[in-house]
Amino acid sequence: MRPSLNLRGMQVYKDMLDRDAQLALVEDVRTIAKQAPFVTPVTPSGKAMSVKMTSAGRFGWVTDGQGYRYAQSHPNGTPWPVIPPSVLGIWTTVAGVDRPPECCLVNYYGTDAKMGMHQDRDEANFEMPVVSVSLGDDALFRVGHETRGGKTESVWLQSGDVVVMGGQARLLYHGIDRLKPNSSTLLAKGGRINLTLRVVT
Ligand code: MD3
Ligand code: FE
Repeated sequence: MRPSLNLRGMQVYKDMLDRDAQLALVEDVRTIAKQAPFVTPVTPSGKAMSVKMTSAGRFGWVTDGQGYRYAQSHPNGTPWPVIPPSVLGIWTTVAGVDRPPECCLVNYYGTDAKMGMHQDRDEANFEMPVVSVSLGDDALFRVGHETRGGKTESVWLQSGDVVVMGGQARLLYHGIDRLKPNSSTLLAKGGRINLTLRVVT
């Protein structure tokens, strides 16, 4: 498969997943959330984030008074659900590495949610890419440089798009500025789900 767009080394596969595949993934997310409910993360400075999060896989992403980290159980003490086969299949198709993902972070954005510019650098091996799957409303994704500041570029991510951040793109600052409300009919209540797959160790 060939990316439809390359933005600073970030490979965007537009519309990789058809409607049925997207609906099946939403069902998979519901199953994950039954075992590992969405939580509202709190930043180290004590502010609630507008995104709700849960995870699947050996590791999940947790935030609390201690800060952010990968953990092997949900804050409720139960192990994370397994990463659904459909999600592993997406990784195998686009990641181009011989290791499976160890974390599937599930981010839910309500209409007013956003994610500030940040780097993903809590993983041990930056040669392993990050793969992201967008479901639901369109989101304005912004990408910068390996250090804060400088000129940024933006792209609208739509439901069914898959993005691979590997190589030179792996440590770029990035964030989600805003959603386009009601741009998708995939989620009855609107908003956006993003699945982010990572090798952690
Ligand atoms: C570019 N999530 O969970 S996914 C995150 O849409 C995160 O929920 C956003 O950033 C979201 O950390 C963006 C696309 C993404 C993920 C990781 C990256 C882009 C990236 C790592 C390096 C560069
Ligand atoms: Fe990120």
